[in-house]
Amino acid sequence: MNFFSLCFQSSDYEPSLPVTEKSNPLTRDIDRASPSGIVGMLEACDAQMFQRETGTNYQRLFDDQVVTTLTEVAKRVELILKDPQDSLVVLSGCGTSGRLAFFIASRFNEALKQLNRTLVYSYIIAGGDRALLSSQEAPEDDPELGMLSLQKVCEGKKRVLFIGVSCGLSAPFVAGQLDFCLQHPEVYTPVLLGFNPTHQARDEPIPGCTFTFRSVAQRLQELAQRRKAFLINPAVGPEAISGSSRMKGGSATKIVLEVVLSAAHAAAFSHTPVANDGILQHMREYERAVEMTYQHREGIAALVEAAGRSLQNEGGVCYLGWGPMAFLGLMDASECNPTFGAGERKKRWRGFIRGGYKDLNNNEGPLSSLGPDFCIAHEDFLHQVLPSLTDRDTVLLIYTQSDDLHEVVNLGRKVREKTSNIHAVHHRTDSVEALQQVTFLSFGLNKLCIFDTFWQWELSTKLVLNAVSTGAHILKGKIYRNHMIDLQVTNSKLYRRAARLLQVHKTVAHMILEYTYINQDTLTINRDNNWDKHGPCSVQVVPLALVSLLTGCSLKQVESRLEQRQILRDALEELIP
Ligand code: S6P
Repeated sequence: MNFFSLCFQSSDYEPSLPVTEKSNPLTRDIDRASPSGIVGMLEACDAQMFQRETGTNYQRLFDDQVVTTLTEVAKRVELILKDPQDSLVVLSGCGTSGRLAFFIASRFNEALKQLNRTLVYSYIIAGGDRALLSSQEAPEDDPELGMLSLQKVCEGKKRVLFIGVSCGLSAPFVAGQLDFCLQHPEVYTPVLLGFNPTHQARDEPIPGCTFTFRSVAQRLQELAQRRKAFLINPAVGPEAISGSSRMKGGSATKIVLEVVLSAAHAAAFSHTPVANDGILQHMREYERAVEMTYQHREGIAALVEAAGRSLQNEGGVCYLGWGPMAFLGLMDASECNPTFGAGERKKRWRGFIRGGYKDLNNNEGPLSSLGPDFCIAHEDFLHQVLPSLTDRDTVLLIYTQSDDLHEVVNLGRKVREKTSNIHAVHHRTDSVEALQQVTFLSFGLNKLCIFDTFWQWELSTKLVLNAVSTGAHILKGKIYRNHMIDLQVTNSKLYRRAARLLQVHKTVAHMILEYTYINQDTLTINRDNNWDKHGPCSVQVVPLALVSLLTGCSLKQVESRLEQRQILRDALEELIP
């Protein structure tokens, strides 16, 4: 383990920031790295998730206390599985955390269905099902909405295990739900999952509430001593791109929840009692999955390069997925705009799932009437995208050996007639690969084939897709050092992050406000703090303000310079004498 990998744990490293918002010392120059260099840095960051105890105050994933808490939560789930009458396990979160809540609840309900058991899992995502496929950041600020949606899902239930996920221990939506659970202990047992220590939970006042996220987390911590609540909050290290909790935060969420729920299922249905050893062993399997994924560093780098080239040439990237992997594609695609694309007029990154909403099986059913971005079936791809596909676009097929290979080949052929820029991420566990290889070579597909076991397919796919979308946007110049600088400023967390980025360079978050005098929409956003009403601002506010601050140039001058130069660091270096 090198020095940089551990130094974020030192108490004087960016002391005012929680771990999930710190900048990772390993990726300071990621905006200058080659595709292979980018993937190497992501690998080092992901390895931090599994670092063992290092003598600091931070709890880590493999610490005894964390493993014991996972065991106890699994036992609570087991009780509900064995006696599901009037009971529920609710998974809830905002953005990526809500998407994972949906995905994991669906996967484990599916497992129950196959066993002919009562379904016990429900999900809540801030902003409703449309947030599964697009960024809906504003509802994250609304604790009452969180509380009301929890109440609705749990109507008539007598016993609820509520698992609220907020990687940064920061979302008011989740704080509202946890507070509600604490007020009704006769029904609700709250579990909080996130990746900061409690004292780093967000302490900013929430309008209309007497609590902050931190005060709720502290109350949970007290109750945790009597096992009336549970807190799972190991540090997994700062994100490769500061604050981008869709990456490690999302992966660690997936690992923790799957380890807990599968231990509970094994105990309830296969007579394997929940125990610390089993939990530890399962987590080690995930660690191995991460290592195995990055053994394909050059293959992943080739995908990053192809997708990056598409973005540089104003093309798009499409994921065509089969089975559960397809949702990971939808999820990754949905995160690109809020993370990197403040100025984008067209959605350049799209995901498709074989049977559309039938396969997605979400609570609210088909959402295609909301617009083309919500048309997600392969059929939609064939009608909306294929006709205008060119070599500038990248298409990535995502499938496993469980999917219908003839279908994959047929769709691949249609794409191949339009673009040679077609690739695949494929998972397998046995030697049927030899046969498949022949089929694919016959139409010349670049294929990244990952040899691993069923449980690891999903995490591995998530890592590859995160690397491709993050890497491609880095190559397009959307990252400054390791900061998401072209982010959409659409809720209070993102507003603070943007303001902080500007303050780092010695001044004035009020540059954003100054800019808002030119842009009426944003002006109102800041005045009444109602992000929902106004929607995202279409201008690259943060890069504009930052370059203007550093150079003293007028906003108009900077705007035209940014249009000419895609890479932010290049624009800066050209403007600064
Ligand atoms: C982060 C992603 C966001 C977060 C959301 C919830 O990369 O774009 O949508 O998932 O803001 O964050 P948290 O900290 O409450 O899980």
